[in-house]
Amino acid sequence: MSLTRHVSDADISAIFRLDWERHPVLSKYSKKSKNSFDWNVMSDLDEMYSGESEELTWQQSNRVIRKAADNLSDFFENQTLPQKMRQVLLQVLPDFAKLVAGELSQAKKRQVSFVGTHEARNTVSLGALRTQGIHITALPEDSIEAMNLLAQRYRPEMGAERLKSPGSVAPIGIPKFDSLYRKSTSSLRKAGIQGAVSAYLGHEVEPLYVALHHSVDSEDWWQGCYDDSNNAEYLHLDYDYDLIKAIIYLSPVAEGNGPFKYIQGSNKWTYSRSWLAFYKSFERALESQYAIRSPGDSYYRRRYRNPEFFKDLSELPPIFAGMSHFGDDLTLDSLEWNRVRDCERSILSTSGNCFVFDGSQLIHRGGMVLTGERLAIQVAYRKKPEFSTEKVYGDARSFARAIVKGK
Ligand SMILES: O=C(O)CCC(=O)C(=O)O
Ligand SMILES: [Fe+2]
Repeated sequence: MSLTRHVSDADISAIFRLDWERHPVLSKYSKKSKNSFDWNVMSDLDEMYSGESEELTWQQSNRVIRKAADNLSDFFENQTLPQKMRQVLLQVLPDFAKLVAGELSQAKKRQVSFVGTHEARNTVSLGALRTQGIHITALPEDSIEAMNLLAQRYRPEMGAERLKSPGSVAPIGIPKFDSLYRKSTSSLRKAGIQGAVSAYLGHEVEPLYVALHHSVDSEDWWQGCYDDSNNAEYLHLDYDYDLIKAIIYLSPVAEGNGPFKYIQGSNKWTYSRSWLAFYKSFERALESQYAIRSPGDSYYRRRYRNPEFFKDLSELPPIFAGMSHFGDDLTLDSLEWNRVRDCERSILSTSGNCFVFDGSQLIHRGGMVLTGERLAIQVAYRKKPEFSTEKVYGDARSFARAIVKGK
C-alpha cells in the first residue's frame, strides 16, 4: 500500500485498533471468530459524543448508553469464549457505561462557557487548550530555581525508589502543604494556569496531586514490547477525562532527555469516541486478568508478556482489539504511524518550561530519557468538590487573620 495516500480523519479510527494482519504477534494467530459483529452498535452513542444529536434528557442519554451496553452483552453471551475472556468482558460493561456517561457529561460542560474567577485573565491559554489541547508557557526563572531547590530534598527518596526497580517509572507524591507542593501550585495559579483549566473544564478545579517525576536512562518500562522497535512506543491517550495535567520542567530538557511529545491536532481528529471508551475499559480489565510479571522485566503493559492474552484476544472479532495506549502496536509501515510521525512535536525547555494539556484528547508520550535525566513536576487538576479541604483550609486561615485583626 502506498504511504503517500492522504490519511483522512475518518481513517484515523484505525489508529487504536491492532492491525491483525501486520501485527508482530497477532498475525501468528488464526482468526477464530467467524461471527460477524455489527460495528454500528455504537453509532447512536457516537452521535451523542459529537454533540450533533438533538438535546437529550439524562434519561434519554442513559437509555442510549444502556442500549449499546445491552447489545454488547448479548453478543458476548452468544460467543464461545475462553473462560477468562468471558470474565473480563463481564467486568467491562459497567465500567464502559460509567465512563461514557462521565465523558458525555464532561463534554457537555466544556461547551458551556464557564464564568470562573480567572477566566477573563486567561483567554489566551484557554484558547490554546481548547484549540490545540495544550498550552505552553514559561514560568519565571526564579520560581523554577526555587522549586528546583525544594525538589533536591527529595533526591534520597527518589534514589531509593530507583534502586528498588531501575527500569520502572518512579514518580514521588509530594505531600499537601509541603513547601514544594505550595510553591508549584501557587506558581501555576499565578501564571493563570489553574484558572484556564477551570474555564476549560467548565467548573472550578483544584490540584488533585503534585508529583515529582525524575526520569533517567536506566528506565525501560516503555521499551521492548516487541523485538522490532517501531518508534511509536508509548503513544497514548490518558484514561481520565476529567483530569488536566500541568508539567513543569525543573531541569534542561533537550531531545534526548525525555521531552514531552504530542501529536499536533490529534485533539480534533475524528474517530469513534464510543469505541475508544470501550477500549479504555477493556484494556484495564485485560491488564487486571492477564498481566504476568517476569523477574527483571519492567515493561508496563504486563499482559503483553502473556501469550494467553493474544490467543484469547484472537477469539474475538478484530473490532474489539483496540487500545488507548496504542503506540507499541503501530506497525512501521502503517498509514497511522506515518500520520502521527508527521504531526509529532517535542516540548524542549528552550521553548517553554511549563505546559498544561488534556491527555484524554491529545495523543502524547513523554519522559523517555535516552541520555542524562529529566526532573519535572506534574500537577493534576480535577473538579473542586463542594466541600474542598483547600477551601476549608483557606477559610480557616482568613478567619484566623480576621480574628487577629480584631474583626
Ligand atoms: O511525563 C511526561 O512527559 C508525560 C507523561 C504522561 O503521559 C502523562 O502524565 O499523562
Ligand atoms: Fe499520559
